[in-house]
Amino acid sequence: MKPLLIALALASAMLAAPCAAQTSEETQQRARENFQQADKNDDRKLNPREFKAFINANAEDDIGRASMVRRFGAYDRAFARLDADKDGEITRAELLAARQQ
Ligand SMILES: [Ca+2]
Ligand SMILES: [Ca+2]
Repeated sequence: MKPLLIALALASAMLAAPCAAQTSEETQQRARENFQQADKNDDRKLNPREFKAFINANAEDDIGRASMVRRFGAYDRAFARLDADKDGEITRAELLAARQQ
């Protein structure tokens, strides 16, 4: 992990903070692919185990705050924050809604 990215991640402080540096088309495309790969049962939702795989894949690609979530092992906290309707699954809509906050 690059020192600059660590600094950026820490500067954004909270998981819900917007990350303006990571909104390119390419980044969104990779995040979409990571989502599909992490969604093992193809129900277009991520359960906690799938979500962890999704975060790890995003961290490898330096997408959003995934590196910070992985670094701190904050999967549960990130999941709870993103799961807006608390049904134990995260949809793409919930991910997008969180990004726009
Ligand atoms: Ca799934
Ligand atoms: Ca949900």
